[in-house]
Order: sequence, then structure tokens, then C-alpha cells
Amino acid sequence: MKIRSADVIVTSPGRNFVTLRITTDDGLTGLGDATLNGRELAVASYLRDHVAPLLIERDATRIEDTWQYLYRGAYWRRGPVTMAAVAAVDTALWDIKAKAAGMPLYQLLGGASRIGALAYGHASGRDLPELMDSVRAHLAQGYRAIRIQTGIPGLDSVYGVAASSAAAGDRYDYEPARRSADTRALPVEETWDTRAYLRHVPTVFEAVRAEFGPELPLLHDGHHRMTPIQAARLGKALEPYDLFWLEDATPGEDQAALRLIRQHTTTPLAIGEVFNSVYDYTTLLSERLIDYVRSAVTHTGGVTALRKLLDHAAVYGIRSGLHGPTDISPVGMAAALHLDLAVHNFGIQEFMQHSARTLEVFRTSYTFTDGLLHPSDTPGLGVELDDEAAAAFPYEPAYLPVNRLQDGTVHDW
Ligand code: GCO
Ligand code: MG
Repeated sequence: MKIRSADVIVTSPGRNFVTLRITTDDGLTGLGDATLNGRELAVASYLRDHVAPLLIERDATRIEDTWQYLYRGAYWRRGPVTMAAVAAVDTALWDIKAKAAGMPLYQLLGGASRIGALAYGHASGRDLPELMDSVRAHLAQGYRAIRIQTGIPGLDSVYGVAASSAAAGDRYDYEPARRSADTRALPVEETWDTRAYLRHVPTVFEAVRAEFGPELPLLHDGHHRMTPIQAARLGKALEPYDLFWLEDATPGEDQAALRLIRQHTTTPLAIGEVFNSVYDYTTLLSERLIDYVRSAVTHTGGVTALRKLLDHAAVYGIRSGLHGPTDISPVGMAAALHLDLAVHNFGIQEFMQHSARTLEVFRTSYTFTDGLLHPSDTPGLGVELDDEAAAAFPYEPAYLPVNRLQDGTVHDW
């Protein structure tokens, strides 16, 4: 089975997505997600200019060899652009192999280890009443685990928190990629104050536990904004509220930071949505400094690489908590769900639902029932892309916000 073509589709149904479609000489097609929020066209060019020409005439069934050829063979390894491109090829080839076998991908990964993947949704509010409404709205949608993000007194807006109370129940509107009104389409800038955040967050978790009781799994995302000692303090302060995890407490590139946090708190830790290789995790895994691996199939080299990473994590009793915001396309989400169902060390799956417009372009078959996600038994990944619908939404430059302290210093996030 030879590869006949490899086409890159860039579409923006509400937000930008980059998708690779590989077609074989016997007419099978496979999809891979290559979306890198705010840097989409770099991956599109990497695929179109440097990868697609190498794929033509290759044997579509040789997934491991193709992965090594693109990773090891290129000399320049790793990095988010390279690994998103490798991921797209890898995922598309798995889609094709599973379609050829007439099976859902999870069957080729060893079959189901569970009936479905526990999902968490994102509740947020600028103040407590808004947040409580948002938690209730998520429970009504069937979520059985909930991430809590809150406005901070004194700050105008906080990333991850809906900008209006109408939007508090709107699951698409609070982690947007945006651009300034300026014609140059610059990233929006936000202002941050870590001390105000550290004072406020424990009071919010106290109120949420008081309202919703001890059972509901609660999560929180720190967006890489704390120093190690600040993160240690927050982890300790949140211990009474029994978090499922504290995510991205410190900047991702500093693995040793997690050692310091770990010495001070028993709050479970998750990190990795900005990582792109197993080498970003070696210290974290071997020293058991985290509890959950947050990588995405899309940004970590595809199904092949993420499966190996999760098997490596399993050796240390560390579980998965795969990245699933709306900038992972439905193709990337479906790939995650097949892994979630198959691996033994599954923990939880992030599920920030895509907009109706996105789902017009990407025809999904995965289901969300009683808090559990299932990839469906459709052969392959179970997602197809409607080219006509995609063409109606051309690329629009949009960026994640830039984060500054009150004195103007650019800050981590
Ligand atoms: C999360 C996230 C994301 C990121 C986004 C950046 O889902 O936990 O932190 O929403 O901000 O993926 O592109
Ligand atoms: Mg996050």
C-alpha cells in the first residue's frame, strides 16, 4: 500500500486548524492533526515543503519506520513545529492502518482497558456566583470532573476565565486565540499579579468544596506562572480541598522546579502540554516528580511516540491526563481517545468541547455519555474532514495573549 498524496488543509471554523490528509494508491485516506496555536503556518509549511514530498511512494503500512525516518533521519530533532508535523503523519498512517484492518484504532493498540475515558470540563467565573453557575452548568452537561479557574480581585481579565457572564456557560469563549483591533493583528496583552492570585485561589476552592461536597474531582491550571516556592505554597494551601491535580505550576522547561514543589506538598502535579518529546520528561518520570502526563498526541510526535511515553510513565506508576483544549482539533482529540481507552495507566482526559462551526468541518463519531468519552467503533480514528465546509473558513491570524506583570515585565504563562 503506497502513499499517493499528502495534502495540508488549513481552515478556521472559529479557530485555526492544520490537518494532514494522506491518501494511498488504493484510495484509503488518513487524517492527522498538526495544529500549533498561533504558529499554524510554520507547521503547514514544514509539512508541505519538507515532508509531503518525502512521503510519496512510501509504504503506508511502515509507521514506525516512517516515524524514525522523519525524526532521526532529519538530523534536526524535536521542537513543537517538527513534532507537530511528525505527529500528523504518524496519526494519519495509524488512521489508514486501522481503516485497512476494518477496526477502530484502539483495537490495534491492544483493545479497550475500560468502558470509557473519564473527562474533565472547564468551569470558570469572574467571581464566585458566576463560577458556581458554571460548575452547575457543567454538571448538567454530564461532567463528573471539573477544572476550576477564577477571576482575581484587582485584575481586569484572567486567561481561562470567561469574559462575560453570558459566556460563563459558553464553552467556546474563554481561552480564545485573539488579535488586537490594530491592523497588524498583534497578540492581546494581559496583566498578571501572582501574589493576588495566591491569596485568592485557596478561598475559591474552599467555597467550591463547601457548595459541592468532597466527592467531585476538582482540577486547577496554574499556566506556568509561579516560581517553584510559590507553587509549593499554593500546593500546600490547596491540600485541604483534595485536588485531582495542580497543573503547570511552573515554567515547563525547568524539570528541577518540580523537585522543590514535590518536597513541600502532597497535592498531585500534572505538567506537559507544551512538551514535545519523552526527553522533556526523563527527570520527572524517573524521580516521580509528577502524577500525570499532560502531553497531546498532536504536539508530541503522534500516537507512536505518545504510546511509548505513556508506557514509560507506567513503569513509575504515573498516569495520563492528555491535553484536550479546543486548539487540539477533533482529529487530535479522537487520537487521544483511542489511546485513553487502550492504555492501562489512563488517568483522565481533558474535554473542552468544539464549537458547532468546528464540527461542521470535522465530522466526529466520538461520544460523551455519563461523564465518559468513547472514540466509537468506526474503523480508523472515526473523524472525517469535509473539504467544502473547510474551504468556507479561511485562515485568520490569531495569537495567544502575552502576559505582563503590572510594571510591564513580560511574564511566564
Ligand atoms: C489547557 C490549556 C490550554 C492552552 C492552550 C494553548 O487546556 O489546560 O492550558 O487551554 O492554554 O492549549 O494553546
Ligand atoms: Mg493547561
